[in-house]
Amino acid sequence: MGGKARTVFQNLALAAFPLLALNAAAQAGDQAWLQYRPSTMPPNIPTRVVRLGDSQVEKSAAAELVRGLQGLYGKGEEDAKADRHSIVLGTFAEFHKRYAGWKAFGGEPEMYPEVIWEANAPLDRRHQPMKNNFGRAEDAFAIAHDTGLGTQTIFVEAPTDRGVLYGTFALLRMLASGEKPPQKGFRDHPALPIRWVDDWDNPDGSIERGYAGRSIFFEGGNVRTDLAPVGEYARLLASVGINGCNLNNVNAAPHLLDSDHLKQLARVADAMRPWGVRLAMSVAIASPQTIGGLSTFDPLDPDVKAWWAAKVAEIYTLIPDFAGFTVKADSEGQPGPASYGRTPADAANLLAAALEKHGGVVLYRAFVYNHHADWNDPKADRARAAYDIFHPIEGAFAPNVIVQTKEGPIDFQAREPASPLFAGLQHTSQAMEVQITQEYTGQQRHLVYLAPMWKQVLDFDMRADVKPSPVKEILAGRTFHRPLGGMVGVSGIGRDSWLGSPLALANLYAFGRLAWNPDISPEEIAAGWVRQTISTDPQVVSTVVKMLIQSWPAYENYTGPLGMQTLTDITGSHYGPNIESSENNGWGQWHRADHQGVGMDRTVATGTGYAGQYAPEVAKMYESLATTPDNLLLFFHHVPYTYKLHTGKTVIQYIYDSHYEGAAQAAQFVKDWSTLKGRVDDRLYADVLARLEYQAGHAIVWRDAIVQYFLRLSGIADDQGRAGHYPGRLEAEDARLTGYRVIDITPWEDASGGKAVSCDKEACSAEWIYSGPAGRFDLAVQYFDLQGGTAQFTLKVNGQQIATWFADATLPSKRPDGDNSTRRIARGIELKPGDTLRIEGIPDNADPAALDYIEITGAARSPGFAEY
Ligand code: GCW
Repeated sequence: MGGKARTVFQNLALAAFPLLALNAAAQAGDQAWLQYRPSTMPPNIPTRVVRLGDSQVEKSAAAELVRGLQGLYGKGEEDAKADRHSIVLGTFAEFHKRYAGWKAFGGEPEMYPEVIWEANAPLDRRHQPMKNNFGRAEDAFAIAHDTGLGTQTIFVEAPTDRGVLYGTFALLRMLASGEKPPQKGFRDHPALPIRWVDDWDNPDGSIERGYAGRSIFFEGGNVRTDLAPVGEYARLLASVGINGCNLNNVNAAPHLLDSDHLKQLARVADAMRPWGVRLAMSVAIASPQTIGGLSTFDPLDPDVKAWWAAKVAEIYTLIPDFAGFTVKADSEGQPGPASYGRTPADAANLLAAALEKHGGVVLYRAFVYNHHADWNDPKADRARAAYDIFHPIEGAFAPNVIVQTKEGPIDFQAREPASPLFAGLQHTSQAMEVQITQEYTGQQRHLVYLAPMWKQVLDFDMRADVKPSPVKEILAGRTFHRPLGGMVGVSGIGRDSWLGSPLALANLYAFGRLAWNPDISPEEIAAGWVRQTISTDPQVVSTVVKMLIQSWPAYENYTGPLGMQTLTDITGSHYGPNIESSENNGWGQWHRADHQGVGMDRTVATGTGYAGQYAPEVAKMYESLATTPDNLLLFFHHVPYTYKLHTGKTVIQYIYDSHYEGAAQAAQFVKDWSTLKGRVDDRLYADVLARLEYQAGHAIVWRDAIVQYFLRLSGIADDQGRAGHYPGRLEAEDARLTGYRVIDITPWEDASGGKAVSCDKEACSAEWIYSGPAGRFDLAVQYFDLQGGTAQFTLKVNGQQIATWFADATLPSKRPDGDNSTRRIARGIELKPGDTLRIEGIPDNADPAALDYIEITGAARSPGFAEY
């Protein structure tokens, strides 16, 4: 805070950002959706809990149920002796033992056809779990109202204790959402066997692409002493059916495999085990050389094989239920089998062989590409890489290898088509990797509910073999009859209230729900999350669900519409606008905008040929301009700015319109949320409001950057007259400056007119004379909130202080640009012609109190207020 005394805001509309004092208490699942707020008890809900088994997982289930019942209804207890009027939890075997003649689900014969679940068969004919213990049957459950014991008895029954836990959470989810469990009972099983989160945590406690503080797992090179948050994290994961957690960065630190660190990792596994979450880890394929002392890491070398076999055996002595390895190799500087002319299958199978007898699996990432691609080569295309590399070796992978492919062919952009590899691996189990942490989608500072994006890919029909083959069916193993498969979510969980932003937690929740059942709609998931997390008040539910559902389209609108991808700083923060950063380098996130047109030609006929990687019907759709959906037009085609979309609108006009629309949607979120004042928890209200106000301001930064960039590049005017015209805006570089000097902003589009002012004195000021009409206005101040210092700004009208605040947000970039351009609004300020508007800036360390403009909005929208 720069050691400065804080002045109280004079204008309450300028609320402090961020308001993050919420996590003073220990980090717990209660801060997410496991809140169990007091609620009216539906009839016939027993509050006594009977646990038939003694496993850790069943104990967790019973304890959670008691906790939930107590929170919801004020009473709940475990009672081993009770039978009637209770909720009985147990595995099938335990039910058989306790109740003579017991039949699962009341003996109803019908079971899920795809689940081998012979609960009512004699014990010796019952389904044996798969060796690796990943299967849909293992995690299934049934909830039955037992009529034999009286209507008030509920059975939560499952083949395994993990199923009992999932059944318990399903019951609690209903109760906490204000729904009564159906009297006829229900049963469920996951669609996908592998439902993992990947945490990209580094041993030093930092988190790759994490936006919620430091690691809950590591600090200072070691596993943390306090693993209570890890247990709570596992509880959260289990509550939505997630069964694996890969705890470290895929850019893996090799020393985590040394004996000392493996013992430490065993503590993490211990903390998660009571919740049925199995630990996995990322490994560097070069480990036999880097830490094993071998001269090679060639996957076909016998010493290398022996090294991995011994290492894996050591892991299993410490972590008997270890889930497996995740591998990033030959990618972004990570060494890989290519160093020896070997394939990804050689590397994956090496690890798979070591893990197989212990029941472990390998998640081998298809994110393998050359990041030194030649920008001048019109045929070069990063999007092609996964398919080009993995399709030819399909069938070569061991059965316990799962190829893990990002949802789209590039890298978690605002919109991408589904990866063609999903249909390109018919003899290999596959997992789809998505990002819960919002790397390219606003880094949790922007509200972006990602379930609709994931759902769209899950539902996308790949038309493999000219048959219906939606991605979700491929992942479930149904399309190509694969035993394993699933979804992996890169989580980014940290110590700062899990994901930093309260509403961002909807994404973690939705990830688990979709991995369990990809058929649930994003709306339904959102509604369930809101009911459990915020309120069951219908107005709150409908308002927040509406905001969540509109948030991805809004973000896409003001960042990168038409399949241009997120037009952000590709080589740096991946946050604010920086359009040319994607071009002219080897990273391959190109959109090839020039004076005439924009877009990557990925057709077979004239482009990179990427479209041809899809099955014929899909390839045909993307090959043709006429059938490519507008929202992916520029991903597949390079077109002139005047090209007409299916709606008849030109591409350039769509770029302008969508950015204005997106910024307006972001502004609407503030209004929507404001209607909930008094209906939601006050602290939550203030926290979310401050975040949404920030987002609305940053959406304007995005809008203006992209609009003015394409206006200059294309030379085509906005037919609505908005682009390049900012009535009510008073540029800092046009003000009467004292101390401030005019600077160029890089990239130029990140500041209004490409310029701003920066202070290298003790204090500086910028002054304008207001020349618009008299009235009441909102006054927006656009400034740059830099890291490494806490500058202070004061807004005065006629010498009278209106507001003063500190630029103390934590935003990327150390120089003034679109990453840290921030807006503050003072509302309802009286102005009359001739008034002096003044901003005073006091720099602090590396923060030069840089200022872009002020903007007067409200009644006055006519240009020409300013005289300086
Ligand atoms: O999107 C990129 C990220 C990297 C990440 C990489 C990957 C772990 O910017 O931070 O590295 O993807 O997925 O391997």
